[in-house]
Order: sequence, then structure tokens, then C-alpha cells
Amino acid sequence: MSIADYIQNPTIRHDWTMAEVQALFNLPFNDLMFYAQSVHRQFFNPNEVQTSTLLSIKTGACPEDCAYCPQSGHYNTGLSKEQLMALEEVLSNAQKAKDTGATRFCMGAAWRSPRGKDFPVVLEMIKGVKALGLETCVTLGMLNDEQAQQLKAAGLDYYNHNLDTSQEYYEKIITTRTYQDRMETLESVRGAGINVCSGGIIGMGEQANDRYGLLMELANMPEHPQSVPINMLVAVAGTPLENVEKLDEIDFVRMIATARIMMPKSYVRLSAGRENMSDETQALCFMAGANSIFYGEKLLTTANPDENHDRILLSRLGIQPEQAASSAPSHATDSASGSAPVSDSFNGVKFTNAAAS
Ligand code: SAM
Ligand code: DTB
Ligand code: SF4
Repeated sequence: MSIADYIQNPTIRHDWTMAEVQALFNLPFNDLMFYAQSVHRQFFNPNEVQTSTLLSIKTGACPEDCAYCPQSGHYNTGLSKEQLMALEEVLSNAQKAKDTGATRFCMGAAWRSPRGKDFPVVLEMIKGVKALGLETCVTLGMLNDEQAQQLKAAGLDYYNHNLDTSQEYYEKIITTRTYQDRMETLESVRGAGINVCSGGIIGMGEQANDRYGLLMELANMPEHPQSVPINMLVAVAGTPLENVEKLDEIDFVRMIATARIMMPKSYVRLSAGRENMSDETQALCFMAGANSIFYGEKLLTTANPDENHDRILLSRLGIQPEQAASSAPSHATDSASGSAPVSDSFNGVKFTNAAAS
């Protein structure tokens, strides 16, 4: 099948090859953007983005050695070790996130895996955030089947666990766990019926093949992750990647567009790195099919654009924050459906556009 045929009728594929991903990624930029837009509009309203707010519920001193991460206990980044945040503080942060318009609240912990008396507290956090009417997401490191089922029973909607890069580059970035460990946790999450949020980081000194490899691993999982965060490395002083060469932002946009084409029904999140990105690059990412952002002035430990800046940017682009009701795709839906219209009015004046019919 040619790329042009696939774009007309995107199917959910789990057999992407490196050669195909490479060909897509390296299309002339305008063709790539056109294809990504064409796919995006068949499944989503192109003028809506989903908004998630992050909170670090347990910061620093992580036993893992992820070379990008300011929270690893292996590096001195000036972060001090903190205990698990109190339930009330988490809930008051969640309420604030809801009041500013976020629909999903993501709680992150700097753990290899959740253990001991902290895990039941996290379950209470999930129940409490859910009761506020927010979607829930956590990222707690490795899980076993039983933990995944407990999270599901507490009302968890999404579990974030990134593959981060290709199988080949992974061991240059993390030595304290394997790619297979990552895959197994994702298996437990899927098995429990929790939506999977899994993506990666680019700008870590990886080669082009590692970017294609990451996209291939994500798309060739038994189901496409419902949410795919694409992070641009935030180079933090004290981490081994602090002086890595800066990424070409056009490649970042290409990564988003290629993810959009390969995983047509997934939410593709323009994730870490927006603080160092121009508004224009972000606009290109939305054109490329990104339809989710982290919203709020902090990611886990580093800065993100503040809400006011984002409100202005989205308004300049005519993009609306997506409302909660339509933002949780049902788990395990792998068939294509629907088609989104283009805007068909201008200041209340209706106009006809062939693409809208
Ligand atoms: N400890 C858990 C884990 O590793 O799964 C959860 C928290 S961890 C901080 C979540 C994700 O944040 C990582 O998988 C990585 O993709 C992303 N991340 C961490 N530091 C980053 C950085 N400096 N720049 C971009 N993304 C980063
Ligand atoms: C994801 O893919 N990116 C978020 C979230 N999932 C947990 C985290 C980004 C962290 C950036 C570095 C920091 O703020 O500590
Ligand atoms: Fe720990 Fe997660 Fe950071 Fe790795 S990315 S050091 S596991 S908090």
C-alpha cells in the first residue's frame, strides 16, 4: 500500500517496519504535514487539545540512573529528597488544576516501583482526584499485575510509563533496568484495563534510527498506547546529558507528525520542552497532529509555560481545551472511525467549505 492510500484510509497497524518509518519521517516537510493533518482530521477535532496537569507527589533520590532525569539519586542536580506528599496537599493541587481548566491530573513519583506503606496512600490519592471529577493518571515506575489491578480498582484512568528511546539506545541512557522490564509493566497495565500512556524523549544524543525505532516499538505494541507523550529533552545541570547537542526543532515536529500518522487514534502529547520552544514551533506541533499538552507552570521539577501564556497561545491559534467527557478513549478500541470537520463559521458568519461536508 502506498503512503497516499494509507492516508486516505488509515488502519490501525502493528507491523510497521523501520524502512516505512524512515520513509515517512523523511518525507518533504510539507507532504509530511499534509499527511499528518489528513490523518488527524479523520479521528479528532483539529482545533481541540486535551490538557493534563502534572504534580510530583514524591520528588528526588530515585534509585534509577536515567541519564536525562533530574530526580535520579545518582546525580547532583540540587534537588533534595522528599517524602510522599500528604493526601490533602495532593487534592488541593488537583482542585486548583481543575479550576484552571485541566481535565486530567497526573501524579508522578520518583520510584523504581511503588512499595510498602506508600502504595495504599497513592490509591487514596487516585480515589480523591477522581471524586473531584478529574481523569486520573499516575507514573510510579515498575508495576506487577496485582499492583496494576489495585490501581484500576481505585479508579485509575491512565498509567504513564515511557519507552523513552529505541531498544538499542536504551542501555546508553539507563543501566538499572531493561527495555524488557518496561514492556512487562506496560503488559500489566494493559492487562488490568488501564489506558496506557507511553512515549519517549528526543534530543538525548540519539541517532535518527533510534527515533524511528522508538516509534516502531510504540506502534507495534499489542495496542497503540491511548496517549503518546513526545518529550524534548530538558537538559538539566548535573545530569550526564546536561551538555548534549541541542535538537533541531524541525525534527521534533517531524517526530510528532510521524507518531500521528502511525498511531492515528492515539492522543499525541507535546510534552516536556515547551518552555524552551517558540510559540511558532508549538503551532507547528499542533499542525502536525499533537492534541494534548501538559498545562500548568511546572512539569515534575522543571518549568512549563504558565497557564496564562498557554491560554493566549491557544486563543491565538483558535484551539479550544477539550472538555473532559470526550477525552477518555475507551480501552482497547483499535478500529478506525469518524471524521472531524474543519471550522465552518467566521465570527458567526457561516461559510461553506467542501472539506467540512
Ligand atoms: N519514575 C517513573 C518512571 O520513570 O517511569 C515516573 C517519573 S519519570 C520522571 C517520567 C518520565 O519523564 C520519564 O520516563 C521521561 O520520559 C520523562 N522525563 C524525565 N526527565 C526528563 C527530562 N529532563 N526531559 C524530558 N523528559 C523527561
Ligand atoms: C512524560 O512523558 N513527561 C512528563 C510525564 N510523562 C510524567 C514528565 C516530564 C518531566 C520533565 C522533567 C521534570 O520536570 O522533572
Ligand atoms: Fe527515577 Fe523515573 Fe527519573 Fe528514571 S525517570 S530517575 S525512574 S524518576
